[in-house]
Amino acid sequence: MDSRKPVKAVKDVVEAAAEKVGDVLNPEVPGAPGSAPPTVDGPTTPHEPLPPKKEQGTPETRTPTGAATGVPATAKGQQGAFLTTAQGARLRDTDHSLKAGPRGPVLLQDHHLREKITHFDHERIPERVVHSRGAGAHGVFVGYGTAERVTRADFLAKGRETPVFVRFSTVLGSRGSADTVRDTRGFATKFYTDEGTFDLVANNIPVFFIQDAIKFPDIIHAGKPHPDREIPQAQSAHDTFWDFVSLHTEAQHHAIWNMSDRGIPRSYRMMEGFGVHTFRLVNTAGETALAKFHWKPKLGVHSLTWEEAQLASGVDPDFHRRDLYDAIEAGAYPEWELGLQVLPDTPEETFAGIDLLDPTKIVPEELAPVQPVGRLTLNRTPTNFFAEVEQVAFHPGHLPPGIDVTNDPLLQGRLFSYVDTQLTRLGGPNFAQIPVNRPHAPVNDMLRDGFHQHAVHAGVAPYRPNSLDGGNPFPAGDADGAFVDVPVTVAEAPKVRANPVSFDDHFSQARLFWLSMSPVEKEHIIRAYTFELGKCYHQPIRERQLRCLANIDPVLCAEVATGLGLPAPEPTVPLADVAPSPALSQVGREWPADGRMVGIVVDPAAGLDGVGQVRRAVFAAGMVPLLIAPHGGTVDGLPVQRTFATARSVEFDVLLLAGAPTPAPDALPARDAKAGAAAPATVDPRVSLLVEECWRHAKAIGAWAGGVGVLEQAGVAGTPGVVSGDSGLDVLTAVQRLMATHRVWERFPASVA
Ligand code: HDE
Repeated sequence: MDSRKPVKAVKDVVEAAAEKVGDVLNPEVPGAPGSAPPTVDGPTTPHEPLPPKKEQGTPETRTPTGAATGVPATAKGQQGAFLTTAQGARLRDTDHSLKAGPRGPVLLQDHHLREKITHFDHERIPERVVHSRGAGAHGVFVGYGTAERVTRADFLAKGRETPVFVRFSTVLGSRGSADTVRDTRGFATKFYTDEGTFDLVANNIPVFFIQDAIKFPDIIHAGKPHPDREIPQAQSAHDTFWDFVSLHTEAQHHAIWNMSDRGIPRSYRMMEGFGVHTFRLVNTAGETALAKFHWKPKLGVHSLTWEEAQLASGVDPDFHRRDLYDAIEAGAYPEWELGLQVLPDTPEETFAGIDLLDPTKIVPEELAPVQPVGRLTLNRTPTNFFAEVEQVAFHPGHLPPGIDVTNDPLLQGRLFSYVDTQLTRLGGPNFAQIPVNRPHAPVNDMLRDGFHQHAVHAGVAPYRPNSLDGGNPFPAGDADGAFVDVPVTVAEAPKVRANPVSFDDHFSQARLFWLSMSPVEKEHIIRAYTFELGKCYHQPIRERQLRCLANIDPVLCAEVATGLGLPAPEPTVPLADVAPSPALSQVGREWPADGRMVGIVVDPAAGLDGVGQVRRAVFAAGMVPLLIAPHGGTVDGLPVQRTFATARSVEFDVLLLAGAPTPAPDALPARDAKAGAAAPATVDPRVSLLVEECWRHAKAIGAWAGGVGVLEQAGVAGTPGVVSGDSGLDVLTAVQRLMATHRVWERFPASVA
C-alpha cells in the first residue's frame, strides 16, 4: 500500500461528526467556521485535509499563462494527512524546539523552527494604500447580448458565461477597520473573459472627489488619520478631511453623497456600482459610443441608520463581510444587473450640457436610461481570504477589445497607478500569475523573469521581430480579436497644467442630488453634516464648509448651521436651476428581502408554540432566522443562536417576539450593562432594549402569543410597522410585506420638505 494514502477517508470523519451533532447545530444557519463540526475530544486519526465548505470556491486552476489544467481546485491547497516541512518532509513534532536537553538552549540547527518562525515573520504584505478593508466573492456573469450594437466585447454576447471575482471595500480604513463606517465603498469586478481579463474597478458612488489624478494623494492624505496621532480611523469626521473638501470645492458633490445614506450601506448586496468615468466603446464595425457603467442590485439600494452603523462598528465590525458570506452560504446569492448609459461620441464629449470627461458629474438616468446588458451572480465565498481577497489586483487598464478609455484625467492617472502599486504590495512585476489574477485567456507576452516568476517560458527569443522562435508571438489582427485602441483624434493644443472651463462648476450637481432626495433622506444628510462638522476641532473649517453648503442649498445650510450654533452664510454663486433626478432616491419602491436576518425572541417558560413553523417559513422565504433566548443551547429542540447577552438589535432586519421572557438570571447591570438600559419590568430588560432600538431604527416588529405584551409594555403597540396577531405565520406574512420597503419610513419624522 502507498504509505502516502490517507489512513482514513475524509468522508467518514465528516459524516461521523455530523451524525453525532445531528440537528442541534442546524446546518441551515450560516456561519459555521469549518466544513465539518468539531468533536469535543478532538480528532486523533490521521486523514486527508477536510474539503472546503460547500459554498466556498477558489480561482480556477489555470497555469500562470492562462491554460486550463483540469486539476481539482483542492490541488492548490495543502495535501496529505501528515504535517510536513515546506519541502514535503514529514514531521514528528511541531510543538517543541530542538534543544540541548529539556532545559537546554535551542539549537541553531533546528531547521523546522527556523522555517516556521521565518515564514511567520513574513506573513504580512503592505495593505492597499486605499480600499484596504474589503471582502470578496466568486461568481458568474451572463451576457444578455443587448450590448452588441455598441461594443464588440465578447463577454457581453447573449448567454455567454464568464467567471468573475468581486472585491468590495471601504476606502479610508485600515485592513482591520470596521465595515459600517461612513465612507465610499469600492465595487471592483474581475471578469475572466476569453479575450483577456476585464477589470471594472468601480465605486458605489458615481462621482469622485477630484477631477485630476494628480490630486489623489491630497484627498487621501486629508481623509486618512492625522499623521501625528494617527486618529481617527476609517472616517471623514475630522478636521483634515473637511479642511480639504471645503477648500477644494470640486469635492463637494462626492462629499454630499458620502453624507447621504449611500455612505452607510446596509449590505454590499444592496449597493449600486458605478464605473464613474466615461468609457469609449467600439463595435465590430468600428463605430464608437461613449458609455458609463452601472451595477443595479436585485435587492435595491438600502442603508443603515447612522446609529445602527455606529453600534454595528462595535457589535460586529465585520458586519458587511459576514452579511455577504452568510447570504452566499444560505443560497441567497447576491445579484446585480450590469447596465450601460450609452451616449453619442461627439467631438465635444458632452451630453445634455454635461462634460463627460468630468468625473464629478453624473448623467441623470432620466436623461440617458441605464440599459441592462448582463447579470452578475455571486455564488461562492473565498476558500482562503489572503490568497484571493488580499492578493487580487485590479487595474482599470485591464480591458477587453471593445472597451477603451477616454481622456478623463482621473482615469488617465489611474491607468498608471494600479500597476505601480502592485509592485510594492505584491512584491514584483509577476502579480498577474497569482492564482486569483491569472487570466483565462492564453497569455503569450514577452515579459520575462522577475521576482516570483511562476511560468517556465520556452524558447530563446522573447523579442520581436525574431526568427529563432519561428516568429512567435505574432501580432493579432482584427480577425484574431486584437485589442482596439480607438484612433481618436487629439486636437492640437498647447501643453498646459489646466482643466477645461466646464470643470469649474462645483455645486450644480451637488444641488441636483440634494433636490432629488425625499424629506427623510434630506434629514439624514443634515444630520450627517452636523455630526461630521461637529467633530471638527476648528471653527473656521466648519464656517468654510457652511459657505459651500450655502452654494448647494439654503435650507441644508441653515439646518446644519443651527446644529453647529453658527450663522448660515449667503451663497457666493447663483443657486443652480436643476431638475431633480428621482432615480437617485432610495425611498419609495419595493424590493425582495432575500438573505435578511430575522431575530425571534422566545420564552422557554411559555413553550415554543409556532416558533418552529415560523422558523421554517423564514428559511423558505430565503431569509435567516436567529433564535434569541435567555440562555444558549436549545429550547424545545430548536437551536439558540443568540442569548439576551449576545444579541443586539443591529444584527436583525426585523424583530419577532414569540413570548415575554421574564428577566434571566444574568439580567443584572453588573453582569450585562444592557440590562440597565430599560426600567425594571416583568420582561427581560435586554428584550425591551431590542424592541426600543428596532423601533427607533424604523424596523418592522411583529409579535404573537406572549410577545404582544412586550409591545404594550414598550409602548409601541399599534404604531406604524408594529404588527401583532394570534398566529406566528400571519404575523410573519404581515412583517414580510413591511420589509419590502426596507424600513417603516413613517417612523422617521422629517422637518424639511
Ligand atoms: Fe482607486 N486605487 N484610485 N479609485 N480604487 C486603488 O489600487 C487610484 C479611483 C478603486 O478591491 C489602489 O490595488 C488613483 C476612482 C477601488 O483591490 C490604487 C485614483 C475609483 C479600489 C488606486 C483612484 C476607484 C481602488 C490601491 C485617482 C472608482 C480597490 C490598491 C486617479 C471608479 C480595488 C490597488 C480592490 C484601489 C489608485 C481613484 C476605485 C493606489 C491614483 C475614481 C474599488 O492603485
